[in-house]
Amino acid sequence: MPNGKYYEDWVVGETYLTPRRTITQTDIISFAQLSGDFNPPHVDFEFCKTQPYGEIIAHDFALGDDHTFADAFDWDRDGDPDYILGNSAGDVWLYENVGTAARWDLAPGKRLMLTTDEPVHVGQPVDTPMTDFATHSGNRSDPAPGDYDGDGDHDLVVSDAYGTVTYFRNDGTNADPAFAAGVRLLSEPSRCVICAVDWDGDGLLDLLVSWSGHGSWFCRNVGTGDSPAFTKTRQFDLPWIPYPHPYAVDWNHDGDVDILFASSYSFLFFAERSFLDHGYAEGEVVGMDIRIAR
Ligand SMILES: [Ca+2]
Ligand SMILES: [Ca+2]
Ligand SMILES: [Ca+2]
Ligand SMILES: [Ca+2]
Repeated sequence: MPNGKYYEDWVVGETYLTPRRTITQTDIISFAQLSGDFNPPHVDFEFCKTQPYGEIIAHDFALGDDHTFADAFDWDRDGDPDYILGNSAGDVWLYENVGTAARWDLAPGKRLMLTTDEPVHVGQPVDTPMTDFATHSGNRSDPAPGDYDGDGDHDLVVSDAYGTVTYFRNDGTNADPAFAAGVRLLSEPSRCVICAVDWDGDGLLDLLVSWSGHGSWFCRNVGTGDSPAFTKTRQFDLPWIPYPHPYAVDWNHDGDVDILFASSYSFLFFAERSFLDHGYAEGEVVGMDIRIAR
């Protein structure tokens, strides 16, 4: 152990500063082998000579672990789902599907950017020191794309691990998106994840939001068509689900939108719409049959 101490010498809460150490190309290659991320900027020296940075660069997880949230969304409206990804750093990446719906082939990802040429980003700044569990876990952006202002291009709502839901209006196009600065929509003091759907069928995209420890909510879009605004409208009365992530889908094909909840420990939960709207029916004893064992 550092500082000449043995394991049993340490007390809970004690801290120490480790010696500084230079991250070398060996570390980058080692991380590629550990993570399986062998993209050329991290491992291909010849490719990197043709790039502005000239040498291999570290993987893009400077903040947090490798937690990601992904959605299939037809961004370019060509009939196949593309892949949109939020990562622990708090950024949002788009991967165009250049294959088909049945056989995906993803083009290299591009980080979605603001009109100011800064990345779309939620949570803490990227250079935030990892001082506690929350900062170590990262920002965990969860993007919910959709046309929230009804002008025909895809905007973004993005949640983060600090409980905030942020709106980014697309001031570019779908082919060349560029987003306005983020506007805070909703906030609770625990990590959250989101899904976009017109839950009440009024033509405006609503949000389903799960806050850890604060339940899963229908957050209705109470704004106008070109200026979305959301309010926590109703909490779903659900059995306990560990860290649920809502996905809106008509899972049982009966014409109304249900929710699939992905959750920790690899569990997947199905919540049917009539149950979500009406909950459990009140129980009533309708009869009793007494039998005596002989
Ligand atoms: Ca597509
Ligand atoms: Ca739009
Ligand atoms: Ca709606
Ligand atoms: Ca249904």
